[in-house]
Amino acid sequence: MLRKVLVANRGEIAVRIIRALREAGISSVAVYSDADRASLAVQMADEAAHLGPAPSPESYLRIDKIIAAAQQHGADAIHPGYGFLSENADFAHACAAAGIVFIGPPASAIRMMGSKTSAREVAIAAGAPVVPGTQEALRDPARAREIAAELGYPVLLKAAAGGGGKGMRRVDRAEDLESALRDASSEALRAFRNDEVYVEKLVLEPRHIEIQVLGDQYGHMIHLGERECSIQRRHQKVIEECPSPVMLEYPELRDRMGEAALKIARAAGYWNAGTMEFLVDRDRNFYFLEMNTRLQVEHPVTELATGLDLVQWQFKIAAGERLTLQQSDIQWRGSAIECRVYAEDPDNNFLPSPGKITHLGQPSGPGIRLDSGVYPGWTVPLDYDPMLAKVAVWAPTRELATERMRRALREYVVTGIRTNVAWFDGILAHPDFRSGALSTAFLDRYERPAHETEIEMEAVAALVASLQSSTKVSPAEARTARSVWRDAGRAEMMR
Ligand code: MV4
Repeated sequence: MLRKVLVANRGEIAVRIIRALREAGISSVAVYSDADRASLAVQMADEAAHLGPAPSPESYLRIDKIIAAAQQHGADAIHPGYGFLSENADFAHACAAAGIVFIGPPASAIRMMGSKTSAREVAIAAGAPVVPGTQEALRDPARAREIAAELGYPVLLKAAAGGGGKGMRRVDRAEDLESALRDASSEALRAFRNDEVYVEKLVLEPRHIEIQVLGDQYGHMIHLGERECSIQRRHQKVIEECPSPVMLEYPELRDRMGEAALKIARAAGYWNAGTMEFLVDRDRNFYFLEMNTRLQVEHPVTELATGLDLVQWQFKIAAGERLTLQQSDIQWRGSAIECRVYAEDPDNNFLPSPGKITHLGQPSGPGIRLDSGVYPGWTVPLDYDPMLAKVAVWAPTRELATERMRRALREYVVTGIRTNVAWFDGILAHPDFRSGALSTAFLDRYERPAHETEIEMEAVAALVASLQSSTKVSPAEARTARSVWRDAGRAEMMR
């Protein structure tokens, strides 16, 4: 068993891991940057190590400093959390080389699943469904037209090195393919220094559903079912749930997607906790998209629905213990929903809103789980992702869980900074959310009519005014206008 673990992360996930360590009787070492000296994680951990200045390249991303801190404090393992170094194969390798247990998969599996194209190859080799398309970089427009015609329009051009929707182009007609290919290629080159673009059939209004897997170092692996993550804005998840409403109606889909996820994980030589992302279309066909080789932000909904503690299992598996659970032991009970609470202003284009929290009223009571990294008096730094906390609820049914979440969010009071807490209620009350009719287009539809259109109109008005008179549009305003249009265009594309 592990004796002391360094937590190479910050915020709510560092707190989550420190709590699990305390329950397991394992000592904890927090790490912190200049901005996080007074963090909740530092206060809760048994020991703490300073890493460096606030910017993450000088602190939470410094492999050398983190390994040195683990050695100085006599930690026998490192938990990377999510983000930062959690999916960095070099970090996992450096831990192993220093004789420190990396609480996660082997470096080889991180490497193999880290590239989208190689993950897709692993999935194909394992016999799991992927979106129909090619792997080869499209160089010759004539060949690209042949492939697209075979797939049938609409198709989606994707950057081979892609992420976050950059370098993606929807193409509806053969005559648009060549120019779209040029656009996607040059955007990919600018974003990733790699102009390779490939083509997939476009899945219209997909659901984004992921499968949690858990495996030990001896080849035993199970899945813990799905998380529905279709409610996203700008490729950021904001609400997740387990079970997915689609599985409530078609439970056999969980078994089939679970089996596919396990085939892929086995082919990658995977162990510890991992997640397979899938697109699910209206006819409930599912397609592997990519794998996340880490504990995910939204893991609490799986824990609430299955009654398991994923972080405790991560410790045991990393320590070389066997996963003693069988697939038939796993059951899903009731319904869990999670909302991500951000320091951002929904009334101002979701601009980050760092600063000092002057008052904090936190939800509690039946069925509430709060994973938070903040306290009253804490100053939210501007150097990192502005997620403050996750509110997760459990209830016997999805309807009751939804009402419980609305109640919990009404109890959540944060002053001093802007948050998105109140913004969730409209989503939770929306008929399409209620009926479970979700897709990745949900938020675009929900938000654009009211809010973004208004901002666009303001931007248009400002530009028109500047053309008509001597009024100058500031460079900042012009940038906002451009980015609003670009995001709107990206969102529009996927419908
Ligand atoms: C797709 C797709 C539809 N068809 N691929 C977006 C980010 C990237 N990781 C994959 N993405 C998508 N790929 C095909 N063939 C729709 C999306 C997509 C999406 C996927 C998951 C979650 C949110 C999304 C929002 C818009 C588009």
